[in-house]
Amino acid sequence: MIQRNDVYKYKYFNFYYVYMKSTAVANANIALVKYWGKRDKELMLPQNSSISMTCDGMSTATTVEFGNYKKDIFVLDGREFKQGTEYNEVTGFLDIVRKKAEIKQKAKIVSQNNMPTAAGLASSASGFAALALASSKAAGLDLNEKELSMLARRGSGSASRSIGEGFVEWYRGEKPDGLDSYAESIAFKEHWPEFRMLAVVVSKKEKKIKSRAGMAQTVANCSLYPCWLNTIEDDLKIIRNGIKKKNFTQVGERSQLNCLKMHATMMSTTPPIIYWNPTTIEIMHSVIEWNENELESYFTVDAGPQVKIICLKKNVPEIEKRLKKISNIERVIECRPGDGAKLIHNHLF
Ligand code: 2P0
Repeated sequence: MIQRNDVYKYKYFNFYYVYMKSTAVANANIALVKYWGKRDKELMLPQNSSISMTCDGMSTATTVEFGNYKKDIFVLDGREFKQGTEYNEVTGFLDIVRKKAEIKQKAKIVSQNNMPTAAGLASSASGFAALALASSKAAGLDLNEKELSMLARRGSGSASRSIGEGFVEWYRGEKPDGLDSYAESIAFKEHWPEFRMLAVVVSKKEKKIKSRAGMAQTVANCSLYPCWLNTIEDDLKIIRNGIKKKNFTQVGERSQLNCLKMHATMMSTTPPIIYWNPTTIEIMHSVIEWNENELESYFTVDAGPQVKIICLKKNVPEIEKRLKKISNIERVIECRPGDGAKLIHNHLF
């Protein structure tokens, strides 16, 4: 990769061809206090703060090269997107980066996920976090973690949290310009290395209703939504303190409750949004039963059918053994608290 100073030199002399390439990898994150609803759709400002764990083992790697391209080229998992929502979201995001860096070059973007895309395993979070880091570096910007988080947020709200390591809080902020709505690590991964999320994949199908549409519909017409917002501060306090004290029961119980409250709001919109399938519900019942019988575990479910089981390392073998008895489980991905977004040297093209 050329150095920041070289980018400035090229821009100064107005060269037609500039070679600016960078690769980043970012992990997905799973929220313990969920983000559900926006107060500003353009700036991606949330209605409520949220807390997540950055998950090692579920990541996106992205290479961005600004150069002599006629238009942006976007390849995800080997498939080139030439138009449509995904293409527009990525090029719209790059326009923000180009404006910040004062460059005009189009880019080639190649991304590789190691999880099912758009099935509720937060690939947009790792995707836009990796894109934010790779594209800003390739464009010659040198953003700090807070600035990167705010940039990633413009691609996808939850991506702001994937910039940070371990346990991360994304602040709602109050300002209309969003300059106080960013995420930061509240505990590094070494703080609680025994903490685990088992992502149980029960379907690889793309979900019918994307989170963005689902949360907009909920804010617009769910009568329970004010109740969700009224109880968020308490959930944040309990989970933030639980993480700090490493009180697993406190974090697990309240995360499960927060997940159910979020789903209650979406189920009670018109038309209703139900992301669960029969296997999702079977696993939820099983986790409740295991918990009653001294195998401490909790569930959380996002905008899709996959279940994430919150547990401690010592209980992973027994939980995995019990999951084998449940039909229609495609795979189980064990995640521990992971790294924030990082630059790497191995470009994807
Ligand atoms: C979360 N989700 O906190 C919640 C829980 C889904 C359910 O953040 O519109 O893909 O791009 O900001 O970030 C998914 O929402 O939505 C999400 P946009 P995003 O993890």
